[in-house]
Amino acid sequence: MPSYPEIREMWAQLGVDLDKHDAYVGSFPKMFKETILCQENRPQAMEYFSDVVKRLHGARPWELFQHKKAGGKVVGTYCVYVPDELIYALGAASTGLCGGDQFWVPAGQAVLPSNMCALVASSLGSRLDRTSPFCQVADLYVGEATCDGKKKAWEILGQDVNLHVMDMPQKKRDKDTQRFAQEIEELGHVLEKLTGNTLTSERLAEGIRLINGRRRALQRLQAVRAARPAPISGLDALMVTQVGFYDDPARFAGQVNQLCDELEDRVKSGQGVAPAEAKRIVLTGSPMAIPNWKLPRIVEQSGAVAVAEELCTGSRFFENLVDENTVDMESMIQALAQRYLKTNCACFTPNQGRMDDIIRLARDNRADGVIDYALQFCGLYTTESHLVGQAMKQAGLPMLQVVTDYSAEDRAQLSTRVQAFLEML
Ligand code: BJ8
Repeated sequence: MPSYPEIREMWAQLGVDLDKHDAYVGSFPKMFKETILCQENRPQAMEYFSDVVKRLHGARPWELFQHKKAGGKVVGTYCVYVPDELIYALGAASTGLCGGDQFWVPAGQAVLPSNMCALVASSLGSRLDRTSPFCQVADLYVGEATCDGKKKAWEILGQDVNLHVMDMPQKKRDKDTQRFAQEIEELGHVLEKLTGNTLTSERLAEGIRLINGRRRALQRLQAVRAARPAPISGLDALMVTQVGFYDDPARFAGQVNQLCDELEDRVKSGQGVAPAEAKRIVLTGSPMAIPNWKLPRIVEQSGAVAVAEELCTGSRFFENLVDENTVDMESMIQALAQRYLKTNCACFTPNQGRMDDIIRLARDNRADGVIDYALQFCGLYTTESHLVGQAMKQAGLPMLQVVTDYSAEDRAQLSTRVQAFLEML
Protein backbone atom coordinates (compact mmCIF):
# COMPACT_ATOMS: atom_id res chain seq x y z
CA MET A 1 0.00 0.00 0.00
CA PRO A 2 1.47 3.39 -0.91
CA SER A 3 1.95 5.87 1.93
CA TYR A 4 0.03 9.16 2.03
CA PRO A 5 3.13 11.19 0.97
CA GLU A 6 3.54 8.83 -2.02
CA ILE A 7 -0.12 9.32 -2.98
CA ARG A 8 0.29 13.07 -2.68
CA GLU A 9 3.36 12.97 -4.84
CA MET A 10 1.38 10.98 -7.44
CA TRP A 11 -1.39 13.60 -7.40
CA ALA A 12 1.21 16.32 -7.95
CA GLN A 13 2.78 14.39 -10.83
CA LEU A 14 -0.64 13.90 -12.42
CA GLY A 15 -1.27 17.65 -12.29
CA VAL A 16 -3.98 17.52 -9.61
CA ASP A 17 -4.60 20.97 -8.09
CA LEU A 18 -3.62 20.00 -4.56
CA ASP A 19 -5.19 22.95 -2.74
CA LYS A 20 -8.57 22.54 -4.42
CA HIS A 21 -8.33 18.79 -4.02
CA ASP A 22 -7.67 19.16 -0.28
CA ALA A 23 -10.85 21.22 -0.04
CA TYR A 24 -12.74 18.47 -1.88
CA VAL A 25 -11.55 15.47 0.10
CA GLY A 26 -11.73 17.35 3.41
CA SER A 27 -15.50 17.04 3.70
CA PHE A 28 -15.78 13.52 2.31
CA PRO A 29 -14.99 11.35 5.37
CA LYS A 30 -17.77 12.95 7.44
CA MET A 31 -20.33 12.60 4.67
CA PHE A 32 -19.25 9.01 4.00
CA LYS A 33 -19.54 8.14 7.67
CA GLU A 34 -22.96 9.74 8.00
CA THR A 35 -24.32 8.20 4.82
CA ILE A 36 -22.73 4.78 4.37
CA LEU A 37 -20.72 3.68 7.40
CA CYS A 38 -23.48 4.54 9.89
CA GLN A 39 -25.85 1.92 8.43
CA GLU A 40 -26.63 -0.90 10.82
CA ASN A 41 -25.99 -4.57 10.32
CA ARG A 42 -23.87 -4.18 7.20
CA PRO A 43 -22.41 -7.38 5.71
CA GLN A 44 -18.78 -7.91 6.67
CA ALA A 45 -17.77 -8.27 3.04
CA MET A 46 -18.81 -4.64 2.45
CA GLU A 47 -15.56 -3.67 4.14
CA TYR A 48 -13.70 -4.10 0.86
CA PHE A 49 -16.07 -1.78 -1.05
CA SER A 50 -16.13 0.81 1.74
CA ASP A 51 -12.37 0.78 1.71
CA VAL A 52 -12.23 1.37 -2.05
CA VAL A 53 -14.56 4.36 -1.69
CA LYS A 54 -12.79 5.69 1.40
CA ARG A 55 -9.53 5.73 -0.56
CA LEU A 56 -11.10 6.37 -3.96
CA HIS A 57 -8.64 9.04 -5.00
CA GLY A 58 -5.68 7.11 -3.61
CA ALA A 59 -5.51 3.35 -4.03
CA ARG A 60 -7.08 2.80 -7.47
CA PRO A 61 -5.47 5.85 -9.12
CA TRP A 62 -2.18 4.55 -7.70
CA GLU A 63 -2.69 1.23 -9.52
CA LEU A 64 -3.59 3.03 -12.73
CA PHE A 65 -0.56 5.27 -12.32
CA GLN A 66 1.70 2.20 -11.94
CA HIS A 67 0.03 0.66 -14.99
CA LYS A 68 0.92 3.80 -16.96
CA LYS A 69 4.48 3.84 -15.66
CA ALA A 70 4.84 0.27 -16.95
CA GLY A 71 3.79 1.46 -20.42
CA GLY A 72 0.05 0.73 -20.13
CA LYS A 73 -2.76 3.09 -21.04
CA VAL A 74 -5.82 4.25 -19.12
CA VAL A 75 -9.15 4.95 -20.81
CA GLY A 76 -11.83 7.03 -19.09
CA THR A 77 -15.49 6.54 -19.99
CA TYR A 78 -18.80 8.25 -19.29
CA CYS A 79 -21.46 5.81 -20.39
CA VAL A 80 -22.46 2.17 -20.11
CA TYR A 81 -22.54 1.89 -23.92
CA VAL A 82 -18.73 2.09 -24.10
CA PRO A 83 -17.53 -1.54 -24.30
CA ASP A 84 -14.93 -2.19 -21.59
CA GLU A 85 -14.27 -5.53 -23.33
CA LEU A 86 -12.26 -3.78 -26.05
CA ILE A 87 -10.32 -1.64 -23.59
CA TYR A 88 -9.14 -4.65 -21.59
CA ALA A 89 -8.60 -6.77 -24.72
CA LEU A 90 -6.04 -4.20 -25.82
CA GLY A 91 -4.18 -4.24 -22.51
CA ALA A 92 -5.50 -0.86 -21.33
CA ALA A 93 -7.43 -0.26 -18.11
CA SER A 94 -10.81 1.42 -17.96
CA THR A 95 -12.18 3.84 -15.41
CA GLY A 96 -15.48 5.65 -15.03
CA LEU A 97 -15.28 9.45 -15.07
CA CYS A 98 -18.87 10.54 -14.35
CA GLY A 99 -19.03 13.24 -11.70
CA GLY A 100 -21.52 12.65 -8.91
CA ASP A 101 -20.52 15.48 -6.59
CA GLN A 102 -21.94 18.96 -6.16
CA PHE A 103 -18.38 20.18 -5.42
CA TRP A 104 -17.53 19.99 -9.14
CA VAL A 105 -20.72 21.56 -10.48
CA PRO A 106 -19.63 25.25 -10.33
CA ALA A 107 -16.46 24.59 -12.35
CA GLY A 108 -18.57 22.85 -15.00
CA GLN A 109 -21.10 25.64 -14.96
CA ALA A 110 -18.32 28.10 -15.72
CA VAL A 111 -18.33 26.80 -19.31
CA LEU A 112 -21.86 25.37 -19.52
CA PRO A 113 -25.30 26.93 -19.38
CA SER A 114 -26.84 26.97 -15.89
CA ASN A 115 -29.67 24.71 -17.08
CA MET A 116 -27.35 21.75 -17.65
CA CYS A 117 -27.81 18.54 -15.65
CA ALA A 118 -25.54 18.12 -12.63
CA LEU A 119 -23.98 14.98 -14.08
CA VAL A 120 -22.53 16.78 -17.09
CA ALA A 121 -21.58 19.88 -15.09
CA SER A 122 -19.90 17.80 -12.38
CA SER A 123 -18.10 15.59 -14.92
CA LEU A 124 -16.69 18.56 -16.81
CA GLY A 125 -15.94 20.44 -13.59
CA SER A 126 -13.87 17.59 -12.16
CA ARG A 127 -11.56 17.78 -15.17
CA LEU A 128 -11.46 21.55 -15.60
CA ASP A 129 -10.80 22.01 -11.87
CA ARG A 130 -8.00 19.38 -11.95
CA THR A 131 -9.42 17.75 -8.81
CA SER A 132 -10.01 14.18 -9.97
CA PRO A 133 -6.99 11.87 -10.22
CA PHE A 134 -9.09 9.61 -12.49
CA CYS A 135 -9.48 12.42 -15.01
CA GLN A 136 -5.79 13.25 -14.68
CA VAL A 137 -4.57 9.67 -15.17
CA ALA A 138 -6.65 8.95 -18.30
CA ASP A 139 -4.76 8.90 -21.61
CA LEU A 140 -7.94 8.80 -23.65
CA TYR A 141 -11.49 9.88 -22.84
CA VAL A 142 -14.35 8.12 -24.59
CA GLY A 143 -17.62 10.03 -24.78
CA GLU A 144 -20.79 9.10 -26.63
CA ALA A 145 -23.46 10.92 -28.57
CA THR A 146 -26.43 10.12 -26.33
CA CYS A 147 -28.12 13.29 -25.03
CA ASP A 148 -27.63 16.82 -26.38
CA GLY A 149 -25.96 18.01 -23.20
CA LYS A 150 -23.27 15.36 -23.41
CA LYS A 151 -22.74 15.83 -27.15
CA LYS A 152 -22.04 19.54 -26.80
CA ALA A 153 -20.07 19.12 -23.58
CA TRP A 154 -17.69 16.75 -25.39
CA GLU A 155 -16.81 19.52 -27.82
CA ILE A 156 -15.76 21.72 -24.91
CA LEU A 157 -13.96 18.86 -23.15
CA GLY A 158 -12.20 17.91 -26.39
CA GLN A 159 -10.35 21.23 -26.32
CA ASP A 160 -8.63 20.04 -23.15
CA VAL A 161 -8.20 16.27 -23.48
CA ASN A 162 -7.63 13.47 -25.97
CA LEU A 163 -11.23 12.48 -26.69
CA HIS A 164 -13.01 9.98 -28.90
CA VAL A 165 -16.79 10.21 -29.25
CA MET A 166 -18.81 7.13 -30.18
CA ASP A 167 -21.87 7.82 -32.27
CA MET A 168 -25.03 6.24 -30.87
CA PRO A 169 -28.07 5.04 -32.75
CA GLN A 170 -31.38 6.41 -31.46
CA LYS A 171 -33.44 3.39 -32.51
CA LYS A 172 -32.89 -0.35 -32.28
CA ARG A 173 -33.50 -1.77 -35.75
CA ASP A 174 -31.11 -4.24 -37.41
CA LYS A 175 -29.48 -1.46 -39.37
CA ASP A 176 -28.85 0.41 -36.09
CA THR A 177 -27.14 -2.65 -34.64
CA GLN A 178 -24.95 -2.80 -37.75
CA ARG A 179 -24.10 0.86 -37.37
CA PHE A 180 -23.22 0.41 -33.72
CA ALA A 181 -21.04 -2.57 -34.62
CA GLN A 182 -19.10 -0.23 -36.91
CA GLU A 183 -18.70 2.24 -34.04
CA ILE A 184 -17.30 -0.54 -31.88
CA GLU A 185 -14.89 -1.50 -34.66
CA GLU A 186 -13.77 2.11 -34.98
CA LEU A 187 -13.20 2.34 -31.22
CA GLY A 188 -11.06 -0.80 -31.58
CA HIS A 189 -8.86 1.01 -34.12
CA VAL A 190 -8.56 4.08 -31.87
CA LEU A 191 -7.53 1.84 -28.97
CA GLU A 192 -5.05 -0.08 -31.13
CA LYS A 193 -3.40 3.22 -32.02
CA LEU A 194 -3.38 4.32 -28.38
CA THR A 195 -1.93 1.10 -26.97
CA GLY A 196 0.23 -0.06 -29.88
CA ASN A 197 -1.38 -3.50 -29.49
CA THR A 198 -3.35 -5.44 -32.08
CA LEU A 199 -6.88 -6.59 -31.42
CA THR A 200 -7.04 -10.33 -31.98
CA SER A 201 -10.03 -12.62 -31.57
CA GLU A 202 -8.23 -14.40 -28.69
CA ARG A 203 -7.70 -11.13 -26.81
CA LEU A 204 -11.24 -10.00 -27.44
CA ALA A 205 -12.63 -13.33 -26.26
CA GLU A 206 -10.65 -12.83 -23.05
CA GLY A 207 -12.01 -9.29 -22.68
CA ILE A 208 -15.55 -10.58 -23.15
CA ARG A 209 -15.10 -13.28 -20.50
CA LEU A 210 -13.58 -10.76 -18.08
CA ILE A 211 -16.43 -8.26 -18.34
CA ASN A 212 -19.09 -10.98 -18.39
CA GLY A 213 -17.52 -12.21 -15.14
CA ARG A 214 -18.13 -8.80 -13.60
CA ARG A 215 -21.72 -8.87 -14.87
CA ARG A 216 -22.36 -12.40 -13.56
CA ALA A 217 -21.19 -11.42 -10.08
CA LEU A 218 -23.46 -8.36 -10.04
CA GLN A 219 -26.37 -10.43 -11.38
CA ARG A 220 -25.84 -12.83 -8.49
CA LEU A 221 -25.94 -9.88 -6.09
CA GLN A 222 -29.19 -8.66 -7.67
CA ALA A 223 -30.71 -12.15 -7.39
CA VAL A 224 -30.08 -12.37 -3.65
CA ARG A 225 -31.87 -9.05 -3.07
CA ALA A 226 -35.18 -10.71 -3.96
CA ALA A 227 -35.18 -12.27 -0.48
CA ARG A 228 -37.44 -10.95 2.24
CA PRO A 229 -36.06 -9.57 4.53
CA ALA A 230 -33.55 -7.91 2.21
CA PRO A 231 -30.04 -9.12 3.15
CA ILE A 232 -28.31 -5.90 2.03
CA SER A 233 -29.33 -2.26 1.92
CA GLY A 234 -30.00 -0.58 -1.40
CA LEU A 235 -27.33 1.97 -0.55
CA ASP A 236 -24.68 -0.71 -0.13
CA ALA A 237 -25.77 -2.54 -3.30
CA LEU A 238 -25.65 0.73 -5.24
CA MET A 239 -22.20 1.50 -3.87
CA VAL A 240 -20.95 -1.93 -4.96
CA THR A 241 -22.09 -1.26 -8.53
CA GLN A 242 -20.58 2.24 -8.43
CA VAL A 243 -17.23 0.72 -7.39
CA GLY A 244 -17.49 -1.57 -10.44
CA PHE A 245 -16.86 1.44 -12.68
CA TYR A 246 -13.41 2.01 -11.16
CA ASP A 247 -12.07 -1.25 -9.84
CA ASP A 248 -10.03 -3.96 -11.54
CA PRO A 249 -12.80 -6.13 -13.06
CA ALA A 250 -11.46 -9.56 -12.03
CA ARG A 251 -10.70 -8.54 -8.45
CA PHE A 252 -14.03 -6.76 -8.22
CA ALA A 253 -15.96 -9.85 -9.42
CA GLY A 254 -14.15 -11.96 -6.80
CA GLN A 255 -15.11 -9.53 -4.04
CA VAL A 256 -18.74 -9.34 -5.19
CA ASN A 257 -18.93 -13.14 -5.20
CA GLN A 258 -17.55 -13.22 -1.64
CA LEU A 259 -20.21 -10.72 -0.63
CA CYS A 260 -22.85 -12.93 -2.28
CA ASP A 261 -21.62 -15.98 -0.30
CA GLU A 262 -22.24 -14.01 2.89
CA LEU A 263 -25.61 -12.69 1.69
CA GLU A 264 -26.79 -16.15 0.66
CA ASP A 265 -25.96 -17.35 4.17
CA ARG A 266 -27.93 -14.43 5.58
CA VAL A 267 -30.91 -15.39 3.44
CA LYS A 268 -30.72 -19.01 4.65
CA SER A 269 -30.80 -17.84 8.26
CA GLY A 270 -33.51 -15.25 7.61
CA GLN A 271 -31.22 -12.35 8.51
CA GLY A 272 -31.91 -8.96 6.93
CA VAL A 273 -30.91 -5.31 7.08
CA ALA A 274 -34.47 -4.14 7.49
CA PRO A 275 -37.57 -5.78 8.99
CA ALA A 276 -39.37 -8.23 6.68
CA GLU A 277 -42.33 -5.85 6.48
CA ALA A 278 -40.22 -2.88 5.30
CA LYS A 279 -41.56 -1.38 2.07
CA ARG A 280 -39.55 -2.45 -0.94
CA ILE A 281 -38.66 0.09 -3.62
CA VAL A 282 -37.25 0.00 -7.16
CA LEU A 283 -35.30 3.11 -8.14
CA THR A 284 -35.28 4.05 -11.81
CA GLY A 285 -33.97 6.91 -13.92
CA SER A 286 -30.79 8.98 -14.32
CA PRO A 287 -27.48 7.44 -13.22
CA MET A 288 -26.21 7.97 -9.64
CA ALA A 289 -22.44 8.43 -9.82
CA ILE A 290 -20.34 8.32 -6.61
CA PRO A 291 -21.09 10.01 -4.18
CA ASN A 292 -24.66 10.71 -5.28
CA TRP A 293 -26.44 8.76 -2.53
CA LYS A 294 -28.99 11.42 -1.59
CA LEU A 295 -32.20 9.73 -2.70
CA PRO A 296 -31.50 6.11 -1.64
CA ARG A 297 -30.33 7.41 1.74
CA ILE A 298 -33.61 9.28 2.20
CA VAL A 299 -35.62 6.23 1.12
CA GLU A 300 -33.84 3.95 3.57
CA GLN A 301 -33.77 6.46 6.41
CA SER A 302 -37.53 6.59 5.98
CA GLY A 303 -37.75 2.88 6.81
CA ALA A 304 -38.00 1.37 3.31
CA VAL A 305 -35.39 -0.70 1.49
CA ALA A 306 -34.30 -0.29 -2.14
CA VAL A 307 -34.27 -3.72 -3.76
CA ALA A 308 -33.23 -2.85 -7.33
CA GLU A 309 -31.93 0.08 -9.35
CA GLU A 310 -32.97 0.37 -12.97
CA LEU A 311 -30.12 2.82 -13.49
CA CYS A 312 -26.85 2.91 -15.39
CA THR A 313 -25.27 2.50 -11.94
CA GLY A 314 -27.59 -0.48 -11.49
CA SER A 315 -29.13 -3.12 -13.71
CA ARG A 316 -28.19 -1.41 -16.99
CA PHE A 317 -24.53 -1.94 -16.06
CA PHE A 318 -24.79 -5.68 -15.53
CA GLU A 319 -27.85 -7.17 -17.24
CA ASN A 320 -27.43 -9.14 -20.50
CA LEU A 321 -24.20 -11.02 -21.14
CA VAL A 322 -22.20 -10.86 -24.37
CA ASP A 323 -22.51 -14.18 -26.23
CA GLU A 324 -19.29 -16.11 -25.54
CA ASN A 325 -19.94 -18.72 -28.25
CA THR A 326 -18.31 -16.71 -30.99
CA VAL A 327 -14.92 -17.44 -32.50
CA ASP A 328 -14.09 -14.88 -35.13
CA MET A 329 -13.68 -11.14 -34.79
CA GLU A 330 -16.71 -10.23 -36.86
CA SER A 331 -19.15 -12.31 -34.85
CA MET A 332 -17.64 -11.04 -31.58
CA ILE A 333 -18.16 -7.42 -32.63
CA GLN A 334 -21.72 -8.33 -33.61
CA ALA A 335 -22.28 -10.00 -30.25
CA LEU A 336 -21.00 -6.88 -28.50
CA ALA A 337 -23.29 -4.60 -30.53
CA GLN A 338 -26.26 -6.86 -29.80
CA ARG A 339 -25.62 -6.94 -26.07
CA TYR A 340 -25.05 -3.21 -25.70
CA LEU A 341 -28.17 -2.33 -27.67
CA LYS A 342 -30.24 -4.37 -25.23
CA THR A 343 -29.54 -1.61 -22.68
CA ASN A 344 -32.51 0.71 -22.42
CA CYS A 345 -31.37 4.32 -21.98
CA ALA A 346 -33.92 7.08 -22.47
CA CYS A 347 -31.86 8.32 -25.44
CA PHE A 348 -33.62 5.62 -27.52
CA THR A 349 -37.02 5.98 -29.11
CA PRO A 350 -39.29 4.23 -28.55
CA ASN A 351 -38.05 2.87 -25.22
CA GLN A 352 -40.68 0.35 -24.18
CA GLY A 353 -37.86 -1.99 -23.13
CA ARG A 354 -37.13 0.27 -20.15
CA MET A 355 -40.74 0.06 -18.95
CA ASP A 356 -40.58 -3.74 -19.24
CA ASP A 357 -37.30 -3.78 -17.29
CA ILE A 358 -38.72 -1.71 -14.42
CA ILE A 359 -41.82 -3.91 -14.16
CA ARG A 360 -39.74 -7.11 -14.30
CA LEU A 361 -37.35 -5.83 -11.61
CA ALA A 362 -40.29 -4.80 -9.43
CA ARG A 363 -41.98 -8.22 -9.78
CA ASP A 364 -38.78 -10.27 -9.37
CA ASN A 365 -37.82 -8.33 -6.25
CA ARG A 366 -41.31 -8.15 -4.75
CA ALA A 367 -41.34 -4.34 -4.80
CA ASP A 368 -44.21 -2.33 -3.34
CA GLY A 369 -43.49 0.78 -5.38
CA VAL A 370 -41.21 2.57 -7.83
CA ILE A 371 -39.40 5.88 -7.45
CA ASP A 372 -38.64 7.50 -10.78
CA TYR A 373 -35.68 9.80 -10.35
CA ALA A 374 -34.55 12.31 -12.96
CA LEU A 375 -31.78 14.82 -12.71
CA GLN A 376 -33.04 18.35 -13.10
CA PHE A 377 -32.60 19.61 -16.68
CA CYS A 378 -32.25 16.07 -18.05
CA GLY A 379 -34.69 16.31 -20.95
CA LEU A 380 -34.54 12.57 -21.61
CA TYR A 381 -35.45 11.21 -18.18
CA THR A 382 -37.79 14.02 -17.12
CA THR A 383 -39.78 13.59 -20.35
CA GLU A 384 -39.78 9.81 -20.28
CA SER A 385 -41.10 10.01 -16.74
CA HIS A 386 -44.62 10.55 -18.10
CA LEU A 387 -44.46 7.25 -20.01
CA VAL A 388 -42.91 5.46 -17.03
CA GLY A 389 -45.83 6.72 -14.92
CA GLN A 390 -48.37 5.39 -17.43
CA ALA A 391 -46.64 2.01 -17.62
CA MET A 392 -46.47 1.70 -13.81
CA LYS A 393 -50.14 2.59 -13.50
CA GLN A 394 -51.05 -0.12 -15.98
CA ALA A 395 -48.89 -2.59 -14.08
CA GLY A 396 -50.49 -1.61 -10.77
CA LEU A 397 -47.23 -0.29 -9.34
CA PRO A 398 -47.45 2.94 -7.32
CA MET A 399 -44.85 5.46 -8.46
CA LEU A 400 -43.34 8.63 -7.07
CA GLN A 401 -41.66 11.02 -9.48
CA VAL A 402 -38.63 12.91 -8.19
CA VAL A 403 -36.63 15.58 -10.01
CA THR A 404 -33.56 16.74 -8.14
CA ASP A 405 -29.90 17.71 -8.43
CA TYR A 406 -26.73 17.14 -6.44
CA SER A 407 -27.27 19.86 -3.84
CA ALA A 408 -28.47 19.15 -0.29
CA GLU A 409 -31.01 21.98 -0.36
CA ASP A 410 -34.09 19.90 -1.16
CA ARG A 411 -33.27 17.09 1.26
CA ALA A 412 -36.00 17.95 3.78
CA GLN A 413 -38.62 18.42 1.08
CA LEU A 414 -37.63 15.12 -0.60
CA SER A 415 -37.83 13.35 2.75
CA THR A 416 -41.36 14.59 3.29
CA ARG A 417 -42.44 13.46 -0.18
CA VAL A 418 -40.79 10.04 0.15
CA GLN A 419 -42.35 9.46 3.58
CA ALA A 420 -45.79 10.42 2.30
CA PHE A 421 -45.35 8.01 -0.62
CA LEU A 422 -44.25 5.16 1.65
CA GLU A 423 -47.21 5.69 3.94
CA MET A 424 -49.53 5.35 0.99
CA LEU A 425 -48.09 1.93 -0.04
S1 BJ8 B 1 -26.78 4.97 -21.06
S2 BJ8 B 1 -28.37 7.33 -18.88
S3 BJ8 B 1 -24.81 6.81 -18.87
S4 BJ8 B 1 -26.44 8.46 -21.59
S5 BJ8 B 1 -28.66 12.72 -16.81
S6 BJ8 B 1 -26.00 13.31 -19.10
S7 BJ8 B 1 -28.91 11.57 -20.16
S8 BJ8 B 1 -28.98 15.05 -19.44
S9 BJ8 B 1 -26.25 10.07 -18.19
FE1 BJ8 B 1 -26.45 8.37 -19.37
FE2 BJ8 B 1 -25.30 6.61 -21.01
FE3 BJ8 B 1 -27.94 6.92 -21.00
FE4 BJ8 B 1 -26.76 5.78 -18.98
FE5 BJ8 B 1 -27.74 13.46 -20.42
FE6 BJ8 B 1 -29.73 13.08 -18.73
FE7 BJ8 B 1 -27.57 14.35 -17.92
FE8 BJ8 B 1 -27.49 11.72 -18.52
